[in-house]
Amino acid sequence: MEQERLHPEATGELSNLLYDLCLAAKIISRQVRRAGLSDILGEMGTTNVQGELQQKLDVFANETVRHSVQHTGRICIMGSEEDENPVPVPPGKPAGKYVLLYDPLDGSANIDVNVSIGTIFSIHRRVSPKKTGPGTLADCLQRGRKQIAAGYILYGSSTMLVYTTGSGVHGFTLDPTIGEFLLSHPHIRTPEVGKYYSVNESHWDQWTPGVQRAVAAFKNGDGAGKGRVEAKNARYIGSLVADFHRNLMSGGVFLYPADTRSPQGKLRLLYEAAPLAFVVEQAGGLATDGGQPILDQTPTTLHQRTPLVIGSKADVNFATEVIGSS
Ligand code: AFP
Repeated sequence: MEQERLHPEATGELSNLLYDLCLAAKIISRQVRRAGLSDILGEMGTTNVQGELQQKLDVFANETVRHSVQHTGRICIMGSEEDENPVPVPPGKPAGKYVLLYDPLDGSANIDVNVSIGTIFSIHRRVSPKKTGPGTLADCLQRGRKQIAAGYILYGSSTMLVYTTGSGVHGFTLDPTIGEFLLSHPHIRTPEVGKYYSVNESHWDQWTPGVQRAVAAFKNGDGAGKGRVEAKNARYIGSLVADFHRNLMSGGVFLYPADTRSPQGKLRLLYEAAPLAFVVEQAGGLATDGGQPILDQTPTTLHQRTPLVIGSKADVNFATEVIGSS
């Protein structure tokens, strides 16, 4: 509401879309909290003891987000990690001016072992010349710099919504006793230099010499004296939202570089890297693909991958310089 008041021309539609996402987050959170109890961890298409069709949690999350937004008249098209093609609003339903891209449940390999997971979202304005009816792929393929809102929901020791609309980053914690997200972390700023480096070092042999040099410097310090890179502590969960959130709050750098097995990196540009890049820049940090800022990349496909270096500004600048010089 405070952010909306900064824009006297605002119609309230974006706030309502964020509310729609909060509703989805509460439903997903409830289900995640019951993950070990319900039979939800089963494979798709199998039947549980009650004879109900089991759904994997990531499929459940995908449908929950879709159902929370597609009939509201606020969006014209959605793109999700779980859907091969963009999903326009159903025929006959009102289409709005926003585009939603999302990863419904990132880190899903961690669900079965009770580790934090998250939902990531990115919101653009529609750009297709037709102002009514369903949106098009072109609406989804916009540069990150054009995002008007982005954020994530972390299902961790508490459930937290962290988002930006371009006026700073704000964190809300879900109070399960009243079912509301309460503003707990206004104006989040990330430290200029981080304490942690986060990378899957088992990929060392597949990295370029530049990536190896950058990671070695984060691990050991770079030996270049005062002010360059001090040795950091390692933290890697394998759940992007959780790794990102820890580094955002405590300072750190997360790397998922390109390697010989994934020459474009593993993570997806539109609904993983770009929204987190918007958040981190708004918090005073930085995100690059090891060369260019993530927010300046031009997407050509919905599920495009990108290398990612994200976190505290000084550390991302250092890694980008070292990777680029190899
Ligand atoms: P899953 O959703 O398949 O678990 O992948 C998670 C993820 O996309 C991201 O959340 C992690 O940061 C990254 O993959 C971990 O990948 P590695 O297992 O190769 O380190």
